[in-house]
Amino acid sequence: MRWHALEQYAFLHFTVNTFTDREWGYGDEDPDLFNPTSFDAGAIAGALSAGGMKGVILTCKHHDGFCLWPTKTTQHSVRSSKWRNGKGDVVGEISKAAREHKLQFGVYLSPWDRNTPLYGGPKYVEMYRAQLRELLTQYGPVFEVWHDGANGGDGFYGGAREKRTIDKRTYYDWPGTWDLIRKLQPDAVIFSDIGPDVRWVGNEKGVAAETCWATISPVGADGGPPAVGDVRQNDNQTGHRNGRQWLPAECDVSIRPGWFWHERENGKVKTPAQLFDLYLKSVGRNASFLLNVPPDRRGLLHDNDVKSLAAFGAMLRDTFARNLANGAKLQASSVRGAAYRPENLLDGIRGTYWAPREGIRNPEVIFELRRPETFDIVRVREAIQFGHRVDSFAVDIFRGNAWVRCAESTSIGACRLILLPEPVTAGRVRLRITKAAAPPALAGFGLYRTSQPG
Ligand code: FUL
Repeated sequence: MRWHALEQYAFLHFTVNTFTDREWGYGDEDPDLFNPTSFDAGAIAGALSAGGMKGVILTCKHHDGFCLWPTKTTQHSVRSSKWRNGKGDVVGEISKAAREHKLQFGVYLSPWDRNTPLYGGPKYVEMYRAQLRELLTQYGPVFEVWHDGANGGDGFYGGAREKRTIDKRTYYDWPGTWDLIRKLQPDAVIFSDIGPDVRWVGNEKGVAAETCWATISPVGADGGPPAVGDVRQNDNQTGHRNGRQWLPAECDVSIRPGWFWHERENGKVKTPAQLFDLYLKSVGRNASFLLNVPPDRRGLLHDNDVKSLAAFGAMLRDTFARNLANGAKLQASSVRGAAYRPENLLDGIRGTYWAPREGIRNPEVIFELRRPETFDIVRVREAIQFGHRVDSFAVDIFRGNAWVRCAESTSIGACRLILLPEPVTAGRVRLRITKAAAPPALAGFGLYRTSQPG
């Protein structure tokens, strides 16, 4: 429930690749390459926070194997780098700055390691767990642990320079690793293609499917059993109505074409309006928005990224600052009892909700606004402690002498945002549940007007 309330957080892709201009390092990079000239974790965290981010996940180790913290498990880390005479610790500084800026801290530890000679054998799995143990015990609370699905292939592997393939289903013994995470950070959610808590949305574009269920029974690409690195991507985009597991989707995307910083992409930073559109298509479709903003060779976010983030953050704050339905007089077709009044829809609290009497699956509620308001975004939230109850719903406005439908949609979950084709003005608005698996429990309803980027 706490993770669902975060809605959006940032990704930081930063390592030797930042200095070699690559997306995937081979694993033979000299640690001295990692030498940011003016790394400033506070400035990075400040810029992310201005963008409305609630947390930050750092690539503590990417596929090249270079560790951004002084690990005891390998020499291939900041300890062997000229940077700060081998005394630097990027993980330490980012986690501290995150807390100072009220951002939750998360870790990405690539399972694939192209540097170590141990990769492919059982000793590497021990090393991976030892690295996790360091990250999960030395840097305070962690909200999310991120395991990507890129697994095995050619690499340096301590000088062997060969191709190593692993069996995705058995090699890592993921259940054993997840147990360790549960023990060390019981409040962290674990992300991968198949969870066990949060699932990859099946693309790297930052968008969930129009209908996106938090429930899913994951399947492998060929229809067989799924694994980290082997899922049917289309299914991950939509989830499955009545799926076995509650595995809400997370939409990862970069603010630039690549995950790492490249000079040539300084002019290709997504605009505030593009980021807002991604927010609507991720958070607004019951998923979370994981936005990557890669530090440059100085160890700072590039000015173009900082500006775009700040304007996006302002757009979000201005748009959702005031719920135009607040203060409305409410009239529900059915109310379960005093604790379940429709006023709960407007109290801004996710835990309280409006529910109709037992057996009623198609209730509606009318909002008599204090004055006619102009809006172009509708927000609906379910009380997800009860799962997905609603299959579809519609929103109408009263115009002339009749109700006119202005929006309709399917899955709701933690958050559904609908952007209307154009702003509408109305004094009376109606929310209608058109199909539900049980009496709906709705936690929130809001009307907003998109603020234009300044
Ligand atoms: C993928 C990686 O291969 C990319 O480099 C990036 O880290 C992305 C977020 O995950 O699996």
